[in-house]
Amino acid sequence: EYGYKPRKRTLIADAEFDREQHDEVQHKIQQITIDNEGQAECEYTILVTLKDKQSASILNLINTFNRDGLKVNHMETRPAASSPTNSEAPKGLDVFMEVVCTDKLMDDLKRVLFQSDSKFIVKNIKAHARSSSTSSSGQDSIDSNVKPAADDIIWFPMSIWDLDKCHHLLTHYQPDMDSRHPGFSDKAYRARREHIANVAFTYRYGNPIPVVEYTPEEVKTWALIYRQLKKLYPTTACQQHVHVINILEKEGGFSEAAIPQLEDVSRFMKRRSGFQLRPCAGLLSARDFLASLAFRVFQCTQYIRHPSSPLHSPEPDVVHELLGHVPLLSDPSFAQFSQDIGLASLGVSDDDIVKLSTLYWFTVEFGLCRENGQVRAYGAGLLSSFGELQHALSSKPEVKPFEPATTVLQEYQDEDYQPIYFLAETFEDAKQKLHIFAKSLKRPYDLVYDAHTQSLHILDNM
Ligand code: HBI
Ligand code: NLE
Ligand code: FE
Repeated sequence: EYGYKPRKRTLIADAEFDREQHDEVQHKIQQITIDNEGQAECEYTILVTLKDKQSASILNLINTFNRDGLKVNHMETRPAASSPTNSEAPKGLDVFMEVVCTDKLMDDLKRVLFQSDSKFIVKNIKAHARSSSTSSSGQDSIDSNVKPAADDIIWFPMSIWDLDKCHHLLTHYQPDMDSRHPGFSDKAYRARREHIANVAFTYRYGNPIPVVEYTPEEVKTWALIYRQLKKLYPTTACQQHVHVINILEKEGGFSEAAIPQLEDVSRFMKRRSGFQLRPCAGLLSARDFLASLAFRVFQCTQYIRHPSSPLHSPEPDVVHELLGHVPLLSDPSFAQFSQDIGLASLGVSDDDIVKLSTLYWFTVEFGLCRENGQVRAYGAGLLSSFGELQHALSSKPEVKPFEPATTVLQEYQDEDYQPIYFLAETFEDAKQKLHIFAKSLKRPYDLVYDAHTQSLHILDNM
């Protein structure tokens, strides 16, 4: 483990909460919200490994970060730790940095850092609390014009348009950065992933989702999984899932023959539950991912898993999204449940984000429910994995009753089949329990979602 820890952000404690500060918070959030062209400044922590000739490449790295409007607050180096899971991992130098810049600038930087011929291995880029900057050049020092209290505000989107800023990727399971990925040594697959990732990088809210022309090999992978899963659904999937899949086959163009296009699927969902899709390039930070749900937006990957492991993928892919998530997100009751998790996540502490992610994991991803005395799957991670769907409903794993208070504390891994699942009695029951849990989370103000404008209103809860 690296000792690098980002500075922790906390919400304003209730005791310190007063009218003046509250107004300041509102003002600050409004400022960030109007500032919608990627100009809001953000603090990033970055961990990069330099592969070879250290002195040359450290200068190279510094050059890369030498940009107008970017401030390096901290930089330190140490010999790269050898990875226990990957003995071939190049030994080099780890460089840890804290920088402040706009989202736009960070997008540019990422493009350089993630180039396949780059001399750096990016291990982690994390965006932290943002500060609004009144100058569009971003040159002003944020330290000079931000009061300590404002520094503690956790940014979150106030409107569906702000989701263009909720795009912070984890490097975990990226095919070019994680040796556990089945596509790690497949150059063509990695190039394909890069191409499809660019669709997501350039996407802005309101655009139609660009079509991806899938190759015959990709369609073959889809067809293989589709055929296998279809056989299992009648006896394993919850009734809502079976119901929507049937409609998707009749009206939504779902079949073995082609991978459905996200734009078409998104339109289908909007009609049924008000949910919509937007493309994302891979695993996002939990905070960004959950925040999108608050606006009934599902961040959806568009690439397909590597053909060498069709029956289980450790990361989301288009099969997982389309066969796992889309049917349930098209169900109005489940859509509400998903949005509720999203709303509960806005502006809460990092610890509470971990709890909500865990809750999401054991419900939306891996949830089981009871149906006419039988156990069925409603979790998307099960409904898109031929292997795990059978495992989950066998006698092998442990099954516990879904109770937010205990479920949020359950540890989990995302590499392999789960050893433990949680069983909900009904969606309605789970929804109610979630509601009670969400109310127990601390935040300095209440938020109300306005479906007409797809934005939030702040309520004074003093
Ligand atoms: N990002 N694209 C994407 N898809 C996910 O399912 C996802 C994610 N980021 C985080 C995440 N899931 C988990 O932390 C959830 O438990 C929230
Ligand atoms: N394991 C799932 C699958 O193979 O489809 C994906 C899970 C994503 C969290
Ligand atoms: Fe998922």
